[in-house]
Amino acid sequence: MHSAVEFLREIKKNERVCVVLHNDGDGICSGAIILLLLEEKGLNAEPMIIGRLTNLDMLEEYDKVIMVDVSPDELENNTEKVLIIDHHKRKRRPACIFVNPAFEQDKVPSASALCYKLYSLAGGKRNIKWLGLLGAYSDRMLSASLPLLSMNDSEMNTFLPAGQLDPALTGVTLAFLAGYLKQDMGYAVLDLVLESAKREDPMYLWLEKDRKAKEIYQTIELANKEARSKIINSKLFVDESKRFVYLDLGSAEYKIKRIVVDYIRLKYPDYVVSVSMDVNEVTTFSNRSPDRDLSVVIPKAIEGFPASRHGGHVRAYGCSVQKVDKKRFVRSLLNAL
Ligand SMILES: [Mn+2]
Repeated sequence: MHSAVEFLREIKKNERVCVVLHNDGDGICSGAIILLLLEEKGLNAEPMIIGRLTNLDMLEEYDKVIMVDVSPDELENNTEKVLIIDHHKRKRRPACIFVNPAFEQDKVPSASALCYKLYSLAGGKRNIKWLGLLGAYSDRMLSASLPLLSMNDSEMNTFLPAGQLDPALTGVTLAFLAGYLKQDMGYAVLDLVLESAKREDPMYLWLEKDRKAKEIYQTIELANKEARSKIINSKLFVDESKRFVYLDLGSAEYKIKRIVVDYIRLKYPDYVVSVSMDVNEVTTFSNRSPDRDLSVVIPKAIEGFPASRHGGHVRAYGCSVQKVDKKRFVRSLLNAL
C-alpha cells in the first residue's frame, strides 16, 4: 500500500495519466475513487473502461497507467509507469508496484475497498466510503471489505441496516449493471458516479433525471425484460447428483448472463450455476458456486479447449470457448465437478 501511495505522490502535473477500470460495479467505484483522488491533487487523468486487459499497447501512449479491478496476466515491460490495484487471481506477480491480496488469500476484499484504503492513506478528503461499499456490495464481498472501510457505528447503521444495504442504495447498484449490460453505457455511469461523489450525495446517482440516467434505467428495464423471457422460454439442465444447473441463453441483445445467473441461484442456492451466451463464434459462461472453488474447477474443465479464456474469483468465475465446443465444455465441466 505504501509504495502505491508513493507512486501516486510522484505523478507530475504535466504527465499523461490513464486510469484503466473494469466494466462492472466494483470497477466503476474503484476507478471513480482513484480519479477523485487524482483530481483532488490537481492531476488530470483519462478513464478507460474495459472488460479484459489483453492488449497493453496503451502503455506506450501514457506516462502513467493505474489499473483498478483489472490487470494483465503478466506484466514485464513498461513496469515503471504502471500501478495495479486488483483482487483477481493472476498467474504471476506483476513486476510493477501493485496491491493484490489474491496472491496471499482466497477471501479477498473488493477492489473498491482497496482503492478507498489507498484514497484515505494518500490524504483524500471527501466522504466517499459509500463508493467503497457499493463496489464491495456489487462484487458480493462485503465481509472482507468492511475492515478496509473502517466505518463507525453510525455509518454502519446508515449503510447496513439489518446486514443489508438500504433498498435505495441497492437501486443505485443497478446503475452499475447497465455499464456491464451495454459496453458504451459505462462512461455515462462513471460520469454520474463522479458527479454524485463531488456533490457528496449518493442518492444523486439514483434520482438524477437527465438523459444519461434515463438511458441507463431504460437499458436495465429492457435487459431485465429480455432476461425474464429467456428464463421463461429456455429449458434448464439440472444434474441432481453433481448439484449443477445450466442454462444456454443462445444469443441475446444485452449481456444478461449476470442477471440470469443470479436469478437462477435464488432457486438453486446450493448448486453450481452456469449460464452461457453466444457472441458471434464464441460462447461465454458465467459460473457461480456457494462452496466449490471455481478457480480450480473451471481451469481444469477448460484445459485443452482451443481459443478458450477464463478468469475470476473463487465463487464467481467466467470463461469462454468456441461456440462449436459449447456442449463438449459443459460435459467437461460436469466431469470436473
Ligand atoms: Mn472486482
